[in-house]
Amino acid sequence: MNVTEKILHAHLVSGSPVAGEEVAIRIDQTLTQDATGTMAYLQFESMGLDRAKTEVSVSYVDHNTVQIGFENADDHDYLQAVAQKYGVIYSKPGNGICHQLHLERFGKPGKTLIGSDSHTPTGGGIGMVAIGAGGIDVAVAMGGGAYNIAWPKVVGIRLVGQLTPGVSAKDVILAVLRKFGSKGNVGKIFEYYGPALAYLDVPSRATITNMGAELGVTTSVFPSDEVTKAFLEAQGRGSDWVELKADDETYDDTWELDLSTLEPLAAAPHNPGNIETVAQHLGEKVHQIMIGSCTNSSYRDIKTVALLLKGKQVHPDVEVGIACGSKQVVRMLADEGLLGDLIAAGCRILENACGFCIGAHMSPSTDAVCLRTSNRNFEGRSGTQSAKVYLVSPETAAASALTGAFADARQLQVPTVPMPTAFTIDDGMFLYRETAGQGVPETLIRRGPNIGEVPPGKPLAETLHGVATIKVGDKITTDHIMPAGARLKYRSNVPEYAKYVFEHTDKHFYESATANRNAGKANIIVAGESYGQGSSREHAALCPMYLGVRAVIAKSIERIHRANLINFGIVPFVFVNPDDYNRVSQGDELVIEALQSAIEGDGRATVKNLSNNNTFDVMTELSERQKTLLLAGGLLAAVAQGKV
Ligand code: MIC
Ligand code: SF4
Repeated sequence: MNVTEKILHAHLVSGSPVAGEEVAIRIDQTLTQDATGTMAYLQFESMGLDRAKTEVSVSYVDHNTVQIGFENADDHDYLQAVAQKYGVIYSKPGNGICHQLHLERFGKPGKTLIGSDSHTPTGGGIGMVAIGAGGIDVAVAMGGGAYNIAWPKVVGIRLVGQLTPGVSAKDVILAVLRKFGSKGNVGKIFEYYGPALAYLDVPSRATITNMGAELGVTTSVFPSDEVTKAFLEAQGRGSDWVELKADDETYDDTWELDLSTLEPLAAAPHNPGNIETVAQHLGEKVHQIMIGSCTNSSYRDIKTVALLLKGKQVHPDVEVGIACGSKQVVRMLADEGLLGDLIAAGCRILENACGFCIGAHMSPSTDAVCLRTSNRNFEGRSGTQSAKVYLVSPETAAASALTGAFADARQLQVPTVPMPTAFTIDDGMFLYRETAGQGVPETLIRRGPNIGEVPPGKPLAETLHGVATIKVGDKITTDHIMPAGARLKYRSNVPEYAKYVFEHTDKHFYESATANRNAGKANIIVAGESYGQGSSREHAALCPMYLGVRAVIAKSIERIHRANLINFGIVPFVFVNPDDYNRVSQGDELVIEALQSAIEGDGRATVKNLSNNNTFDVMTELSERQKTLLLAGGLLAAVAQGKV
């Protein structure tokens, strides 16, 4: 077996290991972050369970740390209390970004992890099967329930050769994205192997698995070898290491990448799959450079930047922000005097949190060209609709900071940062680490006015009378559906957050959807390819459900978002004939007859377009479990009705 098969077989609860078939797997660890976590714990509470039953569950606070107004702070209070009550480890705001912290302190080779964040696959860098999921799926896993995935096709990515100085792991994943694109990889797991692995340390591997999320794959996995062992030993966790390698490197498909041929790359606006070379842009002026995020904020990455900027000044016309991934990274850089070097060079030092990556602060100016080391450059995600964000490596970012323009780091003396033999270990901002899982202290859970209820779903009607409330094109991301940034603080308040659904795509969506709902009509979303790309935020399903959306009809729908739609009782249809997309216009009256029967049966239904007298066919492939959820009106409704 390969590494992926070994881990999945060891965790298989039910289903047959046939590519595409739904299987249930046992989950050893879970993580949540605050922006999706409040809903996950509200859902966990509503399931009536007394404690988390996993080996390790951690609640991180890293997204909403700006605290303008009481909302974020209320969320933190709630998350802390609920963690203590249910035996979950709580990571205080300021401790760092969930994926970086989880890799440093909790991830274990051979284990399964699901997290309510799409970049949970970062854990694949130390040989885990780590998958991004909706908050409600994480709540179920915390309760000891299995997680359902389609048994994957495993694609082997063979890495050979060695990277040249100035080219790094970010360029590797950008090259993988150039080859495979950001759509069409649903249902696959990418497994890395080959002689080059000996030269890729764990933080570099984690950069690759982290941004593997942008391929749309289920996850990405590295073996657990001597490199993994050295990392865990340096984290004081040598006993967590187990060796995990493929018995036989047999994959459903393979691709070989020679790292010695790579040059600095960039994902151009507005999609991580839009790969160009830095050389194509050399000398073009840049206004803002942001270094950090869960992709590139490790000790290795930020130290490399500090060494490149040491004793120099960033260009006067460029703004440079640095956000380290964790308290460990900041402390080590501070102790080595490197933080001082960054400050002296003119960088703005930001909190170790998601911050700029999700547009929570440091939005660039109008039309600005930005270089960012993060993983997503969707339109408007930075908080500025007109900004042009390019995703690059820390080396490219640092070299460009010096010139104020796109620059090739290979022109500089790029230092090699060896992995330390001992990281500074300071778990002071993890609460309940010792007591988690050992007991359930009785605490009063604090719920401020920002913490709302999870609205219940309604069973599916036999006939759906609806309206194509919105028609969108290809690659509509969850950032389009449910904007974050300035609106992020409403994550725990569904009625308020729902006002911003499709805010930048169609500013009348909320009004039209509410009017349709009040008139007893269902809202239907019509979309092109790859609908729901990007994040795991279940609010992109939950808030539309609240507004009365009952179906999406798209050319294709991305994995996590599709699962979220089903969890909230929204039918994820695809066009049988994609050309029928052209036969629906926004505002058309649509009727789906015998919908309930279609869901119970083979998932095929006919849509009558009353506005132009056309009919067209749609379909959805569902497992028995998914049928039950949709018929009941979503997972919580199915639990309430005793159906699951
Ligand atoms: C993201 O990078 O888009 C986020 C913000 O981390 C999301 C989670 C969220 O929307 O809260 C993700 O990746 O799942
Ligand atoms: Fe946070 Fe950005 Fe990573 Fe999402 S991608 S977890 S917002 S740092």
